[in-house]
Amino acid sequence: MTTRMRRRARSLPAVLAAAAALAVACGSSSGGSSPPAPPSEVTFAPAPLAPGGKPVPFLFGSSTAGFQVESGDTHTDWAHWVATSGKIAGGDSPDVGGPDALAHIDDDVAALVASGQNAYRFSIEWGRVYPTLSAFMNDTPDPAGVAVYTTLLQKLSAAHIKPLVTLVHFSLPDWLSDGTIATQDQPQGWERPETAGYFAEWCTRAARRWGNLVDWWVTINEPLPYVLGGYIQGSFPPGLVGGVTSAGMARAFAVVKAEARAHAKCFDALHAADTVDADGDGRAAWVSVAKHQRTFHPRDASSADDAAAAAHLEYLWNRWFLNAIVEGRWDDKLDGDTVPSDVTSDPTLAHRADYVGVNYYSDTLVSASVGLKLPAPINAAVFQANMPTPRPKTDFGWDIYPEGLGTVLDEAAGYGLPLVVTENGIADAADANRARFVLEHLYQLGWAIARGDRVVGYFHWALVDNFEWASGFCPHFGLYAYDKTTGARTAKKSVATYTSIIRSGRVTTAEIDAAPAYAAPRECP
Ligand code: IFM
Repeated sequence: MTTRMRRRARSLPAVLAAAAALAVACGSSSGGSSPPAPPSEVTFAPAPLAPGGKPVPFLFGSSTAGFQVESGDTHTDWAHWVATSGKIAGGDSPDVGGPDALAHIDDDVAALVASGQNAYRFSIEWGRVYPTLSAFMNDTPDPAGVAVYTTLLQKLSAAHIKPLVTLVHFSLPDWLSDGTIATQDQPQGWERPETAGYFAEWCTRAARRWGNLVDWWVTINEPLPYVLGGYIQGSFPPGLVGGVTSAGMARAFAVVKAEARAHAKCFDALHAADTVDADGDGRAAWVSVAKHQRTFHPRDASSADDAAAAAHLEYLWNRWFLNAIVEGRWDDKLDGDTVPSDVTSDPTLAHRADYVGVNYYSDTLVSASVGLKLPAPINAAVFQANMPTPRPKTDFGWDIYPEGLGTVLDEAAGYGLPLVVTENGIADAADANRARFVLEHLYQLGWAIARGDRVVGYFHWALVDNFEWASGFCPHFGLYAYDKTTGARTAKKSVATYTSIIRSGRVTTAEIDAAPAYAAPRECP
């Protein structure tokens, strides 16, 4: 029996039981095999995190990342990248007119409390705590850097808000990845042989210092988009446009493999060093990655080649990395399960996830014949924005596709672990569409729970408007706006919808029907 068959066999009874429960809840008298009708209401009841554990409240939170919301994060590759002419739309910099989160801890904690959220995901910046290689090697962290994150964690604890801490969210210390164009051809960041060991040490020290306040950890945010931006499109440091050559693509996927190995080392380090169960849920550390998951469709629905290309990309993007860190299934050649002899079992990678962190935003179209075909292992053209579909779009040109959240959750549930939606959000400067977006996505999430998926949390991206990497400040993802002079946070009107879902613990189809229809987006230049 292959692993995939075992997974199917394992999940089938749960799916059938959930379908039966749903049929009863919906008043269906059908004894046949047609799929259950969509429920009129979904709920987010407290549930055990592990089989046999005590029920804990569903995590309703929002996310940010250090480089996107802080000022003065200067000892990072991203700081150098931002200083390089032409790399960021409008020449924006998080240091000029950004939300300056570390100077506004009280405002952000107050916003979380006022909106009823019980969890907050943010990153602790490795390069802020250890600004130089010698500070890292001698373990002499920057006192102000340590103090500010300790203050944030203490204030969250006092406000009964659970932290979910990311240890690398794209930005790396500049002594590991310098982010200047001149050095592109040198190994950077995860490519360097010493990085995985240093990262494990960073994880150990973070867990020793803050493990008494933190139970939920993300080692690496979005390992694949990091490589897409930095090694395939050239929009992130180190700025390589590897998507145009086979050698460039090979280098990109070597970085993904290095991230998988570094994650596994950090997982072990966190479990060894974080021994304090801060929130009393019976476990000191829940560790995973925040994995960007998407749906994939053929650009031409009638083309078998497009369908095969979409299926292969879905495997590479959604499952290759998770297969490695959850099951130890190391498909070194990235060719899928079609050549089983290539797939080895690696015990140093297996079982390195306590939950699956899912970042979900949108759908993807894949073509074998139209557009710029990327080299192997992708072998197809990929479309993620302004796609020729009738769906509503965000300010970023991404399709609004809530059903896709249900699809990626069902897929991730096959790994048999609890699921946390670590990011989901919309670029919506007018805040015209966020309320409907939140209702529709949380409805899909609640429906996935009703089907038997063990989803235990949802983090909206983002708590506050912030610096959207190469796109600068134009895309507005925040639940809260901020005043560029004073930093004061203001709740957007969609916050009331999120708060009402949190307070009631449910979403109904009637609420979705009553929400305004999607308005046309305001595109970013
Ligand atoms: O802002 C990013 C975040 O850093 C990673 N996930 C996607 C978000 C929106 O693009």
